[in-house]
Amino acid sequence: MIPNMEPFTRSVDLLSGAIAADAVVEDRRVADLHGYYLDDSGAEPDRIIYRLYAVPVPEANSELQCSTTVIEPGRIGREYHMTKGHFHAHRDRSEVYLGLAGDGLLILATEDGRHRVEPIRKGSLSYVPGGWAHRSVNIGDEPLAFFAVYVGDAGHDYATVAEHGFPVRVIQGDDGVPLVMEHPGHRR
Ligand code: M6P
Ligand code: ZN
Repeated sequence: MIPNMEPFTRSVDLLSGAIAADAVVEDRRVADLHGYYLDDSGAEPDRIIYRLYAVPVPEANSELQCSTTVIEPGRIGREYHMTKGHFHAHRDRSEVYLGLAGDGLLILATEDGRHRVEPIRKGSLSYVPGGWAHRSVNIGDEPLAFFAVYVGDAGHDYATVAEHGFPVRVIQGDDGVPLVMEHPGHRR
């Protein structure tokens, strides 16, 4: 084949997760996540929950999307800061996470009601097979940063998660320790 893209190199700050130069930066704030948390009524709508840095790559199944996510420490009510979470619009597309900094959990769920909880920390490599929705949660006191690479045309299906939720939520227990609890509102 004759390639139609040029090779390139970008710099990832391994401590902060920031990607330099032309990365597309997007902030997700409390207001953007309304409905994802049990109760966000006490949280300032402008507070940044997480920041995404995405290297612009065509959305084709021959390409690989590369991004970092940095989740600030904190809670909304008793729930730890977390991403929206999504299935891939093309369900069979997979993804890999490499933990860079902080202390987190990766929550995975299938449409038939199974779930898994995996750690995210410096050096953790998590494989997200097709068909598993994924959400990351910062359970530490420092920013949680991880690198993700996924099939170029995977796409994000947020609607299924927004409608059904994840089977578990991560909250701070009475002793201050993170607790993974069944989510009563979750429907199959
Ligand atoms: C990772 C990848 C991205 C995703 C981001 C935030 O970097 O999975 O595709 O956008 O996490 O997660 P979400 O889009 O669910 O808020
Ligand atoms: Zn994904």
